[in-house]
Amino acid sequence: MRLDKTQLHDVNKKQLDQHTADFDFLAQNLTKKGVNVHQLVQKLADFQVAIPSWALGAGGTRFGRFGFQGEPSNLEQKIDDVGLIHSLTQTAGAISLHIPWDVPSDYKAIKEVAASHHILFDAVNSNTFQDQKNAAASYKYGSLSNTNKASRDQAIAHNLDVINIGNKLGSKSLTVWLADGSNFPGQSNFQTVLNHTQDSLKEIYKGLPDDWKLFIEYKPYEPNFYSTVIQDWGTSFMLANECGDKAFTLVDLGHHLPNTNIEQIVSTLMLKGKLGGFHFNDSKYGDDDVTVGSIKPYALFLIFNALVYGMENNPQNPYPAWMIDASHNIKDPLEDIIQSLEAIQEAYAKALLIDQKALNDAQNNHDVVKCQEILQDAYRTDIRPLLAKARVQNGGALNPIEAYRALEIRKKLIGERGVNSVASGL
Ligand SMILES: [Mn+2]
Repeated sequence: MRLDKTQLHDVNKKQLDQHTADFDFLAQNLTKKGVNVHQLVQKLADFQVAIPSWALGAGGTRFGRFGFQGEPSNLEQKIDDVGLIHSLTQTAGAISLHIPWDVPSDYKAIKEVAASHHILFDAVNSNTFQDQKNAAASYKYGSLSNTNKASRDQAIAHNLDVINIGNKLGSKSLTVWLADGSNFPGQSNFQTVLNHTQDSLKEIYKGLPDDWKLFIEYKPYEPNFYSTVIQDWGTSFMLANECGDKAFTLVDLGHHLPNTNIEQIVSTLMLKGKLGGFHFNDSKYGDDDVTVGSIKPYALFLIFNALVYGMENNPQNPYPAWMIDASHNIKDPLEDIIQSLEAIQEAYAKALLIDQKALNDAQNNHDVVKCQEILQDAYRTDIRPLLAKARVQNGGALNPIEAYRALEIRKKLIGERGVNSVASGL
């Protein structure tokens, strides 16, 4: 389904007076502080985050899965859902596909659907964490790191296939996340599996088109619980350097042990020009994949401070590929993504408010109190009218969640797809 622009306009109209009052008040205050409000709103309007195809249906846990009615059951419907989110938020201008779950049967048709929603194809993701039907070799004991050459070769060939599929759609990057690791001490030789991983990644890298990037994701544990082959940013950074200039580290917020200083990791990678991709989610304990900003919004703000600094001061680092990497057990997946997008934009806007010159002066004067005041002054500013302004400017909703509900989008999706429609690949 597609959003009725007239209906959206009617929903917005009811909130417009209040929004205008809120925006004018905030804009006046920020202008007094020397902020260029117009430029700030434009930066927010330009900021786009890719939605992964697997986040559009209800996810599950290892205990089970509770489906959500009206889920997209094919690739076209998944793109339609991203289109709906994009219409409301004007922030979700790309989709990230997962292969083999999302192999298009008709490339031309799929590209047309995406273009009609103004959706681009972002990084493509390979899958070597589960065995596919009739696969010749198994990934039970690893894929790119497996001591069995047949498994490694199959995993390399799969990644090359994924590049080929992405290339036909206009993607420009491949994300590799490995579930490889060991569950018990002594199960594998750390040096052997790392060497295999490095050699396999180099083979994949050879098949990368010139204008593509390879993103290497890391994760400290799960699904293996004793060790993972690419356990941390340092390992990913090392592998990326071994591969070459087109290989980068990908930071996923949930892929860290509790209390890791992620903003420092971001700063180091951007200084070295190696932060390629970024996955948003939030967590309390591990890789919980819950709604962005729902648990640690201040940590997200500090991370965005490092990202904004890097984007403004590190021309050696490419513009990062942003993606939401979350899963929804009980919320409407589309509402959850809308909430995540809002949280991302909020953290970004607040980070943009930080007076970098004043912060730099305070740092050089060792005025620790002032440093904290500057950060928290930005964080405590209610910038939501700026987000609303950026959305409406691009034709979106003043309040996307309210509009989603007022327009009864889920009800309409259930009407079109049925109550038992299940997202493919989950
Ligand atoms: Mn991820």
